[in-house]
Amino acid sequence: MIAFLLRAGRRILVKRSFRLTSTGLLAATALLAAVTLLSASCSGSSTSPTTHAQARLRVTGAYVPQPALGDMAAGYFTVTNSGRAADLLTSVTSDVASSVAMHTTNASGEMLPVSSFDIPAGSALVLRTGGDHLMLMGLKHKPMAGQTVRFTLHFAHSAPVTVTAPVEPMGYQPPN
Ligand SMILES: [Cu+2]
Repeated sequence: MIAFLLRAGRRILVKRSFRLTSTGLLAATALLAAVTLLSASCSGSSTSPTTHAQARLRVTGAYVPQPALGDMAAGYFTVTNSGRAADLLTSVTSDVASSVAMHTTNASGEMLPVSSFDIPAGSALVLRTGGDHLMLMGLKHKPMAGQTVRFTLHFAHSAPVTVTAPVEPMGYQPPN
């Protein structure tokens, strides 16, 4: 009798642990689906309309790290050109800054203002920490993690592109 109860109990336990596992699996799958949806609908990605056969630009991975102080912030994104002609990023405007400067970083680590960034055909302009980047000056408010900032990119040839960039916590590093 005791042996039977034990056996029956074990069977229930096995059943219950299986149910727990499959529930856990379901939850994990749902979470993964939600994360995938989130990244798919993530802002900061926009494609400019093509008029004629030239540059074909796509802006991705835009973000602003929350600045330490409230007077200046950096901005980053990637502009991919899958077209057959080069283009130039000539200026950037933002809803949060009175002016946006384009900076490059030289071999000695000094920042130098530039009047434009090249976007070669079949290549990409990548703004990243320690390299080419934006400097947002005259901030209307200090961007805080969780907020968003809008950038409008102006090009020599292509139509302007507006992207919404998330403000990331200080020290954030993009996945690639
Ligand atoms: Cu700079």
